Amino acid sequence: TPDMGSFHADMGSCQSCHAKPIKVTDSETHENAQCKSCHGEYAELANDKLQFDPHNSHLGDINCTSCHKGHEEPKFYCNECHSFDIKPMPFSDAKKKKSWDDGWDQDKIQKAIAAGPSETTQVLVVGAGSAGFNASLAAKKAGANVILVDKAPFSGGNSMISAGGMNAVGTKQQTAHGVEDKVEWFIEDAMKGGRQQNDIKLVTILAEQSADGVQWLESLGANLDDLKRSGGARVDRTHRPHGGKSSGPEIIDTLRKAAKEQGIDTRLNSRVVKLVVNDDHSVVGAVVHGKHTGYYMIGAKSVVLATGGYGMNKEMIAYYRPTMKDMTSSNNITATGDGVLMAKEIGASMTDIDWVQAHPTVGKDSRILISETVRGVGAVMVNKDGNRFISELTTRDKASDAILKQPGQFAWIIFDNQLYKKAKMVRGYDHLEMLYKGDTVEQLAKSTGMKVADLAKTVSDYNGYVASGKDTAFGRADMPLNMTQSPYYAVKVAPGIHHTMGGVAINTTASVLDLQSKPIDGLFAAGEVTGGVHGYNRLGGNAIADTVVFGRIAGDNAAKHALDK
Ligand code: MEZ
Repeated sequence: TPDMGSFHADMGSCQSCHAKPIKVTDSETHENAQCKSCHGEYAELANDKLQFDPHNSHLGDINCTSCHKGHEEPKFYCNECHSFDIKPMPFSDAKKKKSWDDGWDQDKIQKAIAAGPSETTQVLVVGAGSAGFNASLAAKKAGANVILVDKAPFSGGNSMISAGGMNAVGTKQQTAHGVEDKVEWFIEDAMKGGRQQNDIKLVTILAEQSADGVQWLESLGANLDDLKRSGGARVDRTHRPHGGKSSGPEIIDTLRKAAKEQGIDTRLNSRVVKLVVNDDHSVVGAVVHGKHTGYYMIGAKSVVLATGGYGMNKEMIAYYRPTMKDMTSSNNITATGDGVLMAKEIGASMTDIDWVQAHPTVGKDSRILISETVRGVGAVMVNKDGNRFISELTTRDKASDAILKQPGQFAWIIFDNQLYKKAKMVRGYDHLEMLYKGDTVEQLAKSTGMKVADLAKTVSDYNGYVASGKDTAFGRADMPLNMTQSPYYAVKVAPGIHHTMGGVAINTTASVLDLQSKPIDGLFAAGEVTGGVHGYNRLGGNAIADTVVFGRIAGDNAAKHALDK
């Protein structure tokens, strides 16, 4: 059986796909341009007869070769999280060839170091999620040249699949919605949510620079006009795209475009496998394992780690948080803790490394996050019998613990047609066939197996709390919607790994600290690879804020450090 590569070569020589002479870059830029020049842009492919459109996914405009591999079997990336039952992709029956294993070969790493840098840059940013893009753009703005690398065949990391939004205080959106908020409240909420274990200096910076972070994203073209409340926040401060779109795709699409416009050298399929240090312990670059170029060293005056957390690294979870080792994870497959491992190897200090957050509402037996937005917009959470058991807007640690104490260790998120119309993401869950439905509350109870009388009483009591503005049962502060409009819906949820709060220790300039808490010269970090910002439990909406605020700080300081050297 031919593979895609030989099929195209038979059609019109290797130059159907490759340049002459053949030189494939790790990002496969030329090859992907060739795909689009013959097959059209994703929008043109949108009328495919599949039950859904894989070319119009929330991963955005990613390389065709992410899934359609040239000389190997194709890889259907959607099914890393979903379980779409589609007809086989073209060339699925191709003979399996050895694919890029993106692994770490110590001999080759040492040879690359011995050979010395094959190229140099002022700032090398590792990881192209929100923190990495923000760091790259900030470093470029500060006058440095930048290389941004990511091991995946597409950029975006965990940020790409974030749904909820970005917390910020003192924005024009809050003013427009009449929301009174204060920097001190933001700090208090984050500290309380983090069980007072956060580094207050980092939290203060997060709060103080959050509004500027929203403005910066808007200046690059993002829409963050809607506001909602997240668990543990006393006011509405989670900024989201207008019209119910998920925040991750909006932010990552914006950052991708900005990086392209600003000429940032972004390399995909390029995994950093080792940080290189001098005798004086300063970081002088990194070894990259490229899909086509193999192992090579980039010399860099500054390196920024923006590699994300370790929520998809089963070994690390089993080691640091054994009680969660069998839990599902809402994370992107890229969240394998590379930055933590590499920083540890050169003597970086770790903060709260064993604190892992379970998000209370991951679709039961799936990897699909049922966003906190759904509860923020008004949904209610009940147990197997149809009874509420906690305020839906409590912090994630408390909500997850409470669910695990319910019979069957799961819960239902229930809502009505008003919410269905308001929160666009819910239509996505419907499309994924995750929703149970009933024309009446009684029917919903029957279709989900809840007790009819219990659910009816829950809904009637809750509607009473909405009318009086006081939840006398669980003290939920914000109840924007009652449940009165048919049809009624439910989605089954259980806790799943969502965020690793701990990571490399940083100071206020985003410099990585060594075991004596001194900055490691030339090494910076931002986002989920770091610890300290969120304490023992992160609030919804603070991860994107962290990636934007500390991504920019890391990029700016990395550039200054490089330009001063
Ligand atoms: O910040 C988050 O993790 C978040 C808001 C997630 C979500 O439930 O949408």
